[in-house]
Amino acid sequence: MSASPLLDIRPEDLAVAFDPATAHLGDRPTVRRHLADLRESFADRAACDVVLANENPLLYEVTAVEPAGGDGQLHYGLGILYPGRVGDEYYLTKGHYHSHRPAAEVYVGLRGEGGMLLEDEATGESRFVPLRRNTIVYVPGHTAHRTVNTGSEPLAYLGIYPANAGHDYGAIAERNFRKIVVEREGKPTVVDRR
Ligand code: PAN
Ligand code: ZN
Repeated sequence: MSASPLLDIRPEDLAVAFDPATAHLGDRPTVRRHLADLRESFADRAACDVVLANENPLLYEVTAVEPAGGDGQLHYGLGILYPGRVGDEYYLTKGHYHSHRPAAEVYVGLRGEGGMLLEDEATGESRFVPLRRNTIVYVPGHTAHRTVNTGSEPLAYLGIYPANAGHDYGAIAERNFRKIVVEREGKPTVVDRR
């Protein structure tokens, strides 16, 4: 970082056009997660394997903008999570803690209908909060977060986080979230993972 953070940022990172229909940001690389990448994330492994025997659907895409910079700078990612279910569990993201545990994040819902599972690392307490167009979700530090699409159209959102947050998927891969979001009588319902 030089004495002029403004001059250090590439002009193309200062203003970025986005399309909530695709979640693509210019020509930045998009990470695509398919069902096979999330086999460990769903509660019903057998239902997962039935789908995977025939197809490996695309579940979500994320494009991140990570400008150069040091302490105090921000990064952000545009996500699009497609609608669908594995058994009765709605499509979801892997979910993670931030490697730098105190790092919080703000999510801005752009399109679609869903929610975020938030789980406190110290106590395991969780909340399921709505994420949809015109809704802002605050993810405190030390909180695992996962996005769930409970609707019938793509759920698009922007997540803004400290540049030093980092993504820790290991803890979730080991012990997953304690709650799952399933369809019961046509409605999204939060239940304990068995
Ligand atoms: C988001 C997530 C995005 C994809 O940008 O990275 O929703 O979810 P996973 O990273 O869990 O696969 C974010 O929370 N960044 O910190
Ligand atoms: Zn995050």
